[in-house]
Amino acid sequence: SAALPSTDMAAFKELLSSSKHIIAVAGAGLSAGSGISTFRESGGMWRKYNGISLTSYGAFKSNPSRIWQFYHCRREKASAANPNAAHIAIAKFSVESIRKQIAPEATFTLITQNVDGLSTRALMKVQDTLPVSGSRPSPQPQLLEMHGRLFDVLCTSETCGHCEPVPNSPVCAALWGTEDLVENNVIEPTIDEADLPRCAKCGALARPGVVWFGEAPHHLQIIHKLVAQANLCLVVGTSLTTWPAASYGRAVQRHGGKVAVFNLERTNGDEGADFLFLGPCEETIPEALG
Ligand code: BJW
Ligand code: ZN
Repeated sequence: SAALPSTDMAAFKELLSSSKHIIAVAGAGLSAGSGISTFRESGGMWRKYNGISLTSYGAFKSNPSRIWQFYHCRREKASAANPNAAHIAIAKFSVESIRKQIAPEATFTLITQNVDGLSTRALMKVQDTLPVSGSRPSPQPQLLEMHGRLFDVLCTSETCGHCEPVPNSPVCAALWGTEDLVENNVIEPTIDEADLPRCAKCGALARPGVVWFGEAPHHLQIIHKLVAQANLCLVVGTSLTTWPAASYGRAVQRHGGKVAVFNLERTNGDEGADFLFLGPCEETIPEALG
């Protein structure tokens, strides 16, 4: 249809309260309000080396020292950050959609491309503060981190493949203090492979437990099921340049569901959305879900 997306918040809220199966697909813009820089408009190492050149296994193989410094810097930033109002509003909505029992089978799942862990922390915060009485067990996951986790460390040996959370920083002694070099675009030191993080099980070189270009995102099977049944898809703070996440809104529309985009600015394909709310999502999302 040629109709432009609606900006009618009241109409959106009405749709939200009558939708049985809701998903939200989030990107880096969800964490921007927490001071975490996005991918395609940020400084630091991303500006210096640019996008894909830091997030592929090929890049890691040819310079594991550089890639570990990039991720060490990101880990430092994420640890120091806090969930913002958008993370909290989504977490509240997700917990309340289980508790309110408006429709017995109503579901809500956040599918995030972010690896910073802020949505998990928001959920834990909200679950701590909301009363538990009257709750029923979640019929499905509330949160899927499809591009992995910044604080997971993954073995590069195919025969091992061990993956475990290593939240302490720095993840290995040699990375200590390198985050400032990365931030200030100073040429980074070259760390010997032997001094980079190693697998706790087999001793092989370890890598960040995130999903790089060319690798399979996590939870694809359940995500496809959720996309296929969703009546409403919220698209929050993503440039929609990375697949497969970029395709989910369209897939929901193809079977008659609606799409609402929340972004600072116009993005790829948002003219096809049913709703478009421009502005910082840490302001628009609490209003939309509140
Ligand atoms: C705000 C805001 C505020 C700012 N409020 N908004 C050719 C055509 C089509 C596809 C392909 C192709 N060639 C290759 C592919 C596939 C490929 C791909 O998409 N390539 C593109 C370059 C085209 N995809 C893959 O390889 C994926 N895997 C895959 O497809 O596997 C298939 C498979 C299946 C089964 C078995 C085997 C294989 C994997 C993609 C992995 C992406 N990895 C990264 C790094 C993750 C780890 C890390 O974080 O370091 O994921 S790259 C990066 O992009 C990261 C992000 O999660 C992802 C998405 O970026 P995002 O979140 O949208 O960020 P930005 O910066 O782009 O946008 C921010 C937005 O926020 C902007 O719009 C701002 O306006 C907005 N904003 N402040 C609201 N306050
Ligand atoms: Zn191993």
